[in-house]
Parts: sequence; C-alpha cells; structure tokens
Amino acid sequence: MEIAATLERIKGVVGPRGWIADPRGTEPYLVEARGLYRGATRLVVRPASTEEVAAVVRICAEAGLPIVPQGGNTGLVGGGVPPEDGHNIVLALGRMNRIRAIDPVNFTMTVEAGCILAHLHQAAAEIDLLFPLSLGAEGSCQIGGNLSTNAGGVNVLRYGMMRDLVLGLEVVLPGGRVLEGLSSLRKDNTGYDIKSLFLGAEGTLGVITAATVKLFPQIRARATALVALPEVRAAVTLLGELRAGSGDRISSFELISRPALELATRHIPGVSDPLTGAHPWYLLCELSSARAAEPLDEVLEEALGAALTRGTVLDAALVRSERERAALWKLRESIPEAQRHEGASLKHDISLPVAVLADFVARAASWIGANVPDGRLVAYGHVGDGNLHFNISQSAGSDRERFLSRADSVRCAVHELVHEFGGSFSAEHGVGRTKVAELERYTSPVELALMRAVKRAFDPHGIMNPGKVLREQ
Ligand code: FAD
Ligand code: S2G
Ligand code: ZN
Repeated sequence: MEIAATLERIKGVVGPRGWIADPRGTEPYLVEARGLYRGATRLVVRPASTEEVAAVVRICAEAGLPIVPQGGNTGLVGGGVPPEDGHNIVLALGRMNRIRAIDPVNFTMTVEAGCILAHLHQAAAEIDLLFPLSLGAEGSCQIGGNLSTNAGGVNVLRYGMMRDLVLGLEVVLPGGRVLEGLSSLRKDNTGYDIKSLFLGAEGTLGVITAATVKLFPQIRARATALVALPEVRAAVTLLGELRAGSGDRISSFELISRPALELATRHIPGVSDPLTGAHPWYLLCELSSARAAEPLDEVLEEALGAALTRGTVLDAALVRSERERAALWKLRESIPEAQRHEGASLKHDISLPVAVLADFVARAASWIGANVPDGRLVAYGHVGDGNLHFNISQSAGSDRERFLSRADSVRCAVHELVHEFGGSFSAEHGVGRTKVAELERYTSPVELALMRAVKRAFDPHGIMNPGKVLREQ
C-alpha cells in the first residue's frame, strides 16, 4: 500500500486530535534534549488508547512503516527521535496519561505510558505513599520512557532502577497484538519473565502502553548534607561507613566535582555554595526513613563528625530546613543545564564497581589532562551506584569545533578505560542511536547474538525503532 493511503488509514484510527503533520507542529518531536540529532517525519501520531495503538501498529506492520515510540523526549542517546530520512512515524504516548488504578493495600499503581513522572509522584503522595523513581527530567519524562530506558536517577541506591519498580506491563507488540501483562503480583514464577525484555529495550521490541508499578511508604524523616572531600576515594570510604552507621538509610549519594559546582553557582540563579573555601570534590548525601522518630540528623551529624576527625571529610553543611534541602538539590540537578552555559561538552554516562572508581578517575583524569588541552573534567553523578557523568567541558576561550573534533577519540579512550576497569559504557541513559557502535564493541558475541535473536523474534520486519540499540539487520 502506498504511503499516503497508509497515513490516511492511521489518521482515520486516531481522529483529528490524534495526529500532527504540519512542520511547525511536528518540530518538537524531531529534536532531542542534547541537540545531537534532528529527525524528520511525515506524521506524529498521538493515540488515546491501547486499542488505537494496536490498530496503528497493525497498519504499520502491514505497510512495513517504521515507528519511533516517544514519551517525554528527554532521552539522551537519540532513541526517541526519528532518523533524518523521514520514513518513520513518531508514535507519541503523551495523550495516554490516565492513572488506571491505585491500590494502597497492595502498594501498587497501574498507570498509562504517557503519565509524566512528576504526576505519578503527586498521585502517590495523595494517598500518602511514594513512587521513588527520581531524576532531573521528572517534570517532563513519561513512565513509558522511564520503563523503556530502564531509568535510574538519584534514588537507585535505596530503591533500584525502573526495572526494580515494575510488576507488570501492557505492551503492543510489533504485529499489533497486545501483551496483557499488568500483574500486581510480587511473586509469579511462571516461565520466562517476558516483561523484562521491554525494560531498557528503548522502543525496539514494542510499545509500552501501561504498567503496574510498586509504591512505598512515604518518607517521614530525612537528613541531608553537602560534604567537602579531598578526593573520590573518600566518597567511597564514606559510602561504606554511612551505610553501616545509618542502618542503610542512605537514599541518595551524589558526587559533585569542584568545576561542576562552580558551573552551577556561576550560571544558575539562586544556587550558592553553602561551604566556605574551594574543595576538589563534594558529596550531596541524603538519609531517609518512613519512621518519623528516626533521629537521622543526629546519625548523619555523628557519622560526618567522625569522618571529619579521620580526615575523610574536609567540611560539611547539614541542612536545617526544607528550603536549604531544596537549594542543595537545585545545585545538583542544575549541573546539566549549567554545563550548556560554557561551550560544548563531551558526555559519558559510565558505571564501575565503586571499589575501583577512584583509580579510574585518577587514570582518566590524567589521560584527559595529557590529551585534551582545551577541555576540563566536569564529573558528577550517582556515585553510590558507581555511576558517574564523566563529562568534559570545553575550556574557556577554546575553539568549539576543534574541541568537538576530539569527541570520538575521547569517547573511545574513556570507554576503553571503563572496559578495562570492568565498567559499563552506559550506566542509565541507554544505547539509543549514540552508542550502537559501543554496544557492538563491548558486548560479548554470545550476548549480542541473543539480543539479535530476541529482536528478530519480536520484530521480524524491523519496524520498531529501527537503528536504535541494534544496527538494522
Ligand atoms: P523519550 O526520550 O521520549 O524516549 C526514550 C526512549 O524510550 C526512546 O528510545 C523511545 O523510543 C522509548 N520510548 C518512549 N516511550 C515509549 C513507550 N511507551 N514504549 C516503548 N518505548 C518507548 N536518565 C536517567 O536514567 N537518570 C538520570 O538521572 C537522568 N537525568 C536526566 C536529567 C535531565 C536534565 C535530562 C534532560 C535527562 C535525564 N535523563 C536521566 C534521561 C531521560 O530523562 C531518561 O532516559 C527518561 O527515562 C526518558 O524518558 P522520556 O519519557 O523522556 O523518553
Ligand atoms: C544527571 C543527566 C544529565 C546529563 O544529571 O543525573 O543523568 O546531561 C544525568 O548527563
Ligand atoms: Zn544521571
């Protein structure tokens, strides 16, 4: 069937509110958060129900028309935007944003893929429970995208990644069948765990239309501090001490290098450094508990006091109010935006066993010093999970094109070093379009063959998000 007739059939399924074709209207769906890619499409389809998604996917399967599923379009590896050739339609799930069920007794919530993460936080809080996935893009990312990228964020240490927070999925498969898997069971050992294959598949195996996610008791007690450290190794030492000393109450443990902190205080209004003096590294750590009576402030103060005496910590500021806590989190979460104010940056979302993190940073920083004269290390991130955003920002006054011309050699050197230290070239952001070559380089041939076999089994005609994660066969 020729393409115009296929698109007309799709428009007929979703109705006038369910599609966008004019260039001005489609524009926001074609560019992504980092401005690395600018795609093209004939049609953005915005279905209102699972039935509509299934009908659209069936039409696309018959016509061999490729589909790029899209949520909040905050992904950082180009997974949610279409290629430049204009052959893909964009299937944007934003209109499917109903909360289908909340079960406080079962501690579960069943939600549609287009629900914005921050709205799920509110819905859980309204029944005095917590949905703990938390990341800088929570105001616009959608749970479908969180599931499809197996998102991480700042609470992984306590609650795990998206994969650890989901019990069941409803998915429209590439042929249009619907996987009805919205289980709310915490235990169900009946065969292969099919839902897991969609977590982190980045839209290449099907369209997630709904999920049953876990809820947790609301937090009643918190203690938060910004800590100054002499070196990365001190953060790892403090992690062990604080996990033990606090009864494993750490919920966030975010490393911030001095250059990252300076970028935020320089460019983000209302962000300031609560400590005096300039220190090489900082840590935003937060303890939390569902028991109001837990004296977390004392626990944190005592642990940091002992670390100060030992020299593991150089200085510390405990927050004394919700306002101060919010200011610290604004400092941390604004680093990505602050980086944009000072030229280009080369970004690496890496993870390592925490025990080797300090050695890796030392080796990588010295390589950068020797080979990237016009770059400076702006490292920060979820050090409690061994995950660093090992970014290199262009130095002031340097030439942007010349700096960016090093991107491939820097990426290769950083990822080779990560591989040598037993780490991952993509801790939480996924593969998308950006890291397809890295996946082929660093994944074992057996694992790669299995991934390709799964892709062929689920999407034999290759219509789901072609070119993302795996190269088109
Ligand atoms: P999109 O960008 O729309 O899509 C992401 C991928 O999922 C694409 O491959 C797309 O095809 C697929 N997809 C989307 N919806 C569906 C669906 N319904 N079914 C099937 N596939 C689908 N990520 C982290 O993990 N941790 C962080 O700390 C973090 N911080 C961030 C901070 C900022 C400021 C920004 C801009 C991004 C950050 N991210 C972080 C990255 C991003 O927010 C996450 O990857 C998020 O999960 C993407 O959700 P989204 O709805 O925007 O997905
Ligand atoms: C974070 C996302 C931002 C970036 O801030 O935790 O995951 O640009 C990152 O790396
Ligand atoms: Zn992150």
